[in-house]
Amino acid sequence: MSFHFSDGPIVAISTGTSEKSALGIVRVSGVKNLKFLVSLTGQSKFSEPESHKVYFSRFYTKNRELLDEGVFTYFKGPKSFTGENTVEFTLHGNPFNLERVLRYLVDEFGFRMAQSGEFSYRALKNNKMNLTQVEGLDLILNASSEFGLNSGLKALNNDLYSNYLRLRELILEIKASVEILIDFSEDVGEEEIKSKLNRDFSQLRVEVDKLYQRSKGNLNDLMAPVISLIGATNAGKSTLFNKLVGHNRAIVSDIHGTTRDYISEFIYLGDSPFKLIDTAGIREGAGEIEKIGIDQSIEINRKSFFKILVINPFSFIGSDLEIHGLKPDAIVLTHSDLDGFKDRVGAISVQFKDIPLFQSGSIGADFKSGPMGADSKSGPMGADSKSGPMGADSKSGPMGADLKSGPMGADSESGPIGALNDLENMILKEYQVLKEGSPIPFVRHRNVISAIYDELNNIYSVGQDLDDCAILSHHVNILSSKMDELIGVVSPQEVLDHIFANFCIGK
Ligand SMILES: Nc1nc2c(ncn2[C@@H]2O[C@H](COP(=O)(O)OP(=O)(O)OP(=O)(O)O)[C@@H](O)[C@H]2O)c(=O)[nH]1
Ligand SMILES: [Mg+2]
Repeated sequence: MSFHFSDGPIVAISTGTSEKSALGIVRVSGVKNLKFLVSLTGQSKFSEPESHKVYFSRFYTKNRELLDEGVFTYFKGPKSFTGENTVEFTLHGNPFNLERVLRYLVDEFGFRMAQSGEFSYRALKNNKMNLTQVEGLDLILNASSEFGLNSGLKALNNDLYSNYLRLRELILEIKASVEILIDFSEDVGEEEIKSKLNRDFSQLRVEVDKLYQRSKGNLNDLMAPVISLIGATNAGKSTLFNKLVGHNRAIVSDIHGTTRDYISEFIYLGDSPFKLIDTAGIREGAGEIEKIGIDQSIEINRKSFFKILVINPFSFIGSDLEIHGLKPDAIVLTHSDLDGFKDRVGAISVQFKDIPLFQSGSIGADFKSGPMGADSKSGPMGADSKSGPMGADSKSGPMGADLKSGPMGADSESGPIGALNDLENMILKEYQVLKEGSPIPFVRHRNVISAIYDELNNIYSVGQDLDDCAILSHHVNILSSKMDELIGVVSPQEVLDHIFANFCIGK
């Protein structure tokens, strides 16, 4: 996809179209005059509405058939998101309604349907946003983690950009000093320039080093952290999964190999969303289809941010799991409601002595007799919980605080076994560690920063030979153009295409 478009008016539904909702927004940008508004509303006064003011109106076709009623706001350019004259209609949010209005605007007034990201592209072109802000916006719109949202907001507020600008200034200073050395090397003042150059280079190195440190680390875990449940068949993974998501999402049964396709749901730990995945249980002798599920389980587990091994201590053998070399971050023991649980735990805590143990806690009388009944009242977040995965009265997220008082507290005789909310804290802490040092959230930035870092190392390895200014100048020019690329002063078309391809229609 390439954004070489004409400047004519574009239109799109700017709110989600997959669900019915009370309100939806249709946005038009790039209109030269507001005749279409007069035609739509049937009111001549709307040929010159006040900018940034909300008006209520009915909207009609040219045959005076009612299209919808709602409010509209005119944003006179350049004081608009795109920098162009823009009109935003807030209408009834049924997607069919929005589509009908959209089609009418296209058919009757010749507006072009906007492509994904085209509004933002125009904002960039009209200097309403810089490239990093556009990338921040992309992140806000698509983030599925708290880190992603916050980083997107920061980028939109120029947090990173101002950092880059300072660095660019420094590189420009260096560039100027090198030019002076080339042109006037014999002049008095050469020594001062050389020492300034050395100072600037040292500062640059410190700054680039900091950015480089922020460009490392696993971005996937930060952006879309996955918690996966893995274990033998019938270990109780799906039961635990349902408990954590707060409703009976996964099928639970005492038949081995119940879960084949993996299932995922978002849960909140504290304020952070995490994708929780329930996987097919691992066992020997599984059929062809089940084997596919098991392979997927192992792959998901391998890539997860946090890997939970679920064990039923009454039937745990361990060999199947060892074969697959699973390296869990934590173990959750199920069936703690059954007599003899404590006796079973000892061997497991010896076998996995370096891995923290937790117990899923009481699953209550209803669970003993099989699948969670729809009216189950016994789990901390049973099906009767009406308030979703984080009930209004739940203070500690989906893993309710009442789990602390499970049958085996931290002072359990068979060693320290945490309750589920301790596990929640552990996961959150690990996520916190990932966020330390303000990692840079954009792959494009990470790549350019890494190139700048390498180039600076090149300069240092050739000895920063201030006497050979021509070589130095060559390297500094490369640094400077990389810096421009980072800032987005010169953005190759492919870079732009890549960034905007991510956007949804209407943004
Ligand atoms: N008593 C008791 N039964 C449990 C507990 N957890 C799970 N069960 C039961 O154990 C059986 C298997 O539970 P599932 O949650 O379906 O197990 P799974 O690990 O998802 O199994 P697969 O999908 O086959 O891999 C069901 O009958 C559950 O009701 C528990 O903590 N206590
Ligand atoms: Mg299951």
